[in-house]
Amino acid sequence: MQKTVVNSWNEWDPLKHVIVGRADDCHIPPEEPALDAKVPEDSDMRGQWGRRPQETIDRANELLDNFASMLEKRGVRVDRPTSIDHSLPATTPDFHTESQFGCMPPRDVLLTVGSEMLEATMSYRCRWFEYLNYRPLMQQYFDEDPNFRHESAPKPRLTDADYHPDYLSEKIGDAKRLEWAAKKFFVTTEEEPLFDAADVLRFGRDLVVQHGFTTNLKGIEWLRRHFPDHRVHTVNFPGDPYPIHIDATFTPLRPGLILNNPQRRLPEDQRGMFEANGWEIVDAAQPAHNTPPPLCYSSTWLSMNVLVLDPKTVCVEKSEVYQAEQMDKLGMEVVEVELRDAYAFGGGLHCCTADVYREGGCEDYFP
Ligand code: ABU
Repeated sequence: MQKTVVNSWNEWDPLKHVIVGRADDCHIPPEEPALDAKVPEDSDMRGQWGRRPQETIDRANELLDNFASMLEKRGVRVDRPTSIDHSLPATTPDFHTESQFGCMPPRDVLLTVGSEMLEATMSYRCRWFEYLNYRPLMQQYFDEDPNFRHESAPKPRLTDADYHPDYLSEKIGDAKRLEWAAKKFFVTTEEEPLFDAADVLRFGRDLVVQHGFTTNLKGIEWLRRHFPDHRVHTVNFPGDPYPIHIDATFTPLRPGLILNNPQRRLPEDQRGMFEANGWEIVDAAQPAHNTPPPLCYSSTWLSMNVLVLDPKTVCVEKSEVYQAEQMDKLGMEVVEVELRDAYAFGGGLHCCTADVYREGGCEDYFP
């Protein structure tokens, strides 16, 4: 009998089916405009590229496999991507880059809204073909679920016109970056719609989308037109000098409660819908680490990149003791998951997953 396989409307309803990424064949891609803008100026990754060391791939895969097994033991169906050859160049009529990225953070690529899974445009050239890692799963869901909608946003051209040259300088400095972020002057231009799926948070009828390096205003407008039954809200976080992906910045835990990165607070004039509906926005605990692990693009705020299993249960990275303590105080049962050695492959517990099925339907939390 055919059944509903794909259904997920928010970030907290009971999770029953998820994709967990793999570290297979993950590469540090060569320099390119949008990627360079995100790599911190003091990072050990500047100027180097190529396949990641095999021992780090093996270790990350061990942790991702353990995470997948733990979820399965809790009754969650887990699917994994099929890695393409990321050493191959990405070439289109408009650009060429020598290698690709990987298939560790499915959250960046796939946006699940109800019965639909939407492949994001992406904004890095090295991630243009990343959706191919997930196509076997998309085909499987299409065969299993008669209501599954497999959608793909228009592939962008990603010519130089997509990027502000001001961001291509080696040394910009955090002061200038913060000034630009406050003015909403990001590395991506408004040449064409661009978005990463990880810039979108789902609150039932409402989608909250971060305007930053990886998602531009045209991308948000595209999402608004694509989801006409949703209200799409644009947010930005001026305290972030490297603003990509909303999920280490603003983390809904359950209806009425959101963690906000204290260095990247949601501006007062964007809090109206939450305040009017009695939602609490709480500063997240400090990360347990002062620096990210080696060869990592992300900030130490992956501490708050948690995966909510249901409104009372949350997966927190094992070493993030302050975040776990805060979750406990907020009344959540904490499931510790060791993942730090996989952070370098594209993110934390939320990043390395993509929802397929959560119980529940499309609620209006902001009537
Ligand atoms: N992919 C989430 C990364 C966000 C951050 O570096 O803080």
